[in-house]
Amino acid sequence: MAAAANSEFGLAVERGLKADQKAISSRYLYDSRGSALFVEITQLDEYYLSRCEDEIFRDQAHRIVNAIGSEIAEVVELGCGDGFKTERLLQAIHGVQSQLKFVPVDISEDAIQTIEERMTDALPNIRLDSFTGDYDHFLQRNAKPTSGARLVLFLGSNIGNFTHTEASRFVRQIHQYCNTGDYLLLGLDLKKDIDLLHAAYNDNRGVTAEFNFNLLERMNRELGADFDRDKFRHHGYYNAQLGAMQSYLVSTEAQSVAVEALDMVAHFDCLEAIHLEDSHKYSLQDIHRLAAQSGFRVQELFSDSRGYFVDALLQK
Ligand code: AVI
Repeated sequence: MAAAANSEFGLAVERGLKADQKAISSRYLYDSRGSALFVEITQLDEYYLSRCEDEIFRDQAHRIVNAIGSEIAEVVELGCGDGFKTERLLQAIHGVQSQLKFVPVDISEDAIQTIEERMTDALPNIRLDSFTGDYDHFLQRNAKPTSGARLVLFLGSNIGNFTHTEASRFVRQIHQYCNTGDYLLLGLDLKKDIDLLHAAYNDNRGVTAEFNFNLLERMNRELGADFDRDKFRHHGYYNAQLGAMQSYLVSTEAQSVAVEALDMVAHFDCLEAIHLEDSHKYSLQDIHRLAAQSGFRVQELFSDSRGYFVDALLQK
C-alpha cells in the first residue's frame, strides 16, 4: 500500500481528490478491467464510433492507399487497440508495397503482445518493430526509415480525449517526428445530433457507467479507499461550449471517503462531481484548424456512409 501511494496512479488520485474541482485523468480508466470494459463499449449498438471507423477501413482502404501512393515504407500506429482496422489497411498497403514495416506503439505490454500475435498470423510478410512505452518517448526517439515515407496512425477518436490545446501540441509533436512527405491518418468523431452523442455515452446496458465505476473500484483495490459506488451516479452530457461529451461520477449525498494509502479523507457535497473524461467532437472547420496549427496539410477526408466519423489524411 505504501508503494501504491507513490505510484503515478496514487499521486494522480491524491492531486485529483484534493483539487477544488475533483478530477482524475481518463488514462487511469484503463486498468485490465477498464480495458476489457472499453472493448465491450466499442461493441455496443449505441457506440457508433468504432463501427463507423471499421466501415471506413472496410470500404475505403483502397482509396486511402491511392491517396498515399506506393512509397510508404513504414506504418506507425500510436495506441494500437485490437488491430482489427489496421490489419485491413496494412493488407491494402502491402498489396502495392511489399517491403513494409509496421511499428505498433502502446503503453500496454498486453496490447503489444496481442497485436504482434495477430499480425504474425495474418500478415507474416510485414516486418514488425513494436515499441512498448508512452508516445512522448517513442516520438522523441525518432528512428527515421532509410527510404520511403511513413504513415502515422492515430485512430478511434483518441485525439478527442485531449483538450484542443493538448491536441494541437500532440499533432505538432507528430509533425516534428515526420519527414516532409510523411502522412498522418487521424480518426475524429464529428459533431452531430446531440441525442446520438448522449446515447453513445449513456448506453442502456450501463457498460459506460460500469467503465467509470471501475475507477472507484480501482481506488478501493489499489489504494485501500472505501468508495461506495451506490452513492455515486454516472453523468455523461454534451457540453456545447466545449464541444465535448463529458463524463462525471456525481456524489448522490454529502459523504466522506477515506483513502488509506494516501492517508487522506475526501469530502463530497451532495451532487459534487469527479470529472473523468472529455470526448471532443470535431466540425470540418475544427479539423482544418487543427491541421493548420500543427503544420500539416489536409490531403483528403474519408467519412462513413452516415457522415458520423472522419479519418483525416494529413501530409507534412
Ligand atoms: C478512447 N476514447 C476515444 C473513448 C471516447 O469515445 O472518448 C473512450 C470512451 N469513454 C466512454 N466511452 C468511450
